[in-house]
Amino acid sequence: MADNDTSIKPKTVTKPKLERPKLYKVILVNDDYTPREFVIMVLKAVFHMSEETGYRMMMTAHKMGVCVIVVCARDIAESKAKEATDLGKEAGFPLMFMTEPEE
Ligand code: TYC
Repeated sequence: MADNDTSIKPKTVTKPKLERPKLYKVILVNDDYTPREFVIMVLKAVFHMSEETGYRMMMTAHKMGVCVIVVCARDIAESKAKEATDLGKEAGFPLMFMTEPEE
């Protein structure tokens, strides 16, 4: 082998593709039957909100139809939405929390 018989190998750097997991919104949906105080109680209990924040978010849903409560990982969003919706169901109210992927 000659001295200058060097093999030139391109050094390829493969970047590991780390996909960022999609985030999900928990959305409070307005209805005509659930009492305002009950909605605030659920927001405080499930989402650890203050009375003031709970009131503000309840009123946003009341006036606008919906209100984004939190954005988080899918499994947390789904279990929180179910827990909060179930509290309404157990009390006989049609209170609804949905989840939706963030764009
Ligand atoms: N609209 C309800 C009422 O007037 C209160 C309410 C607010 C219910 C927000 C649901 O997501 C909701 N009693």
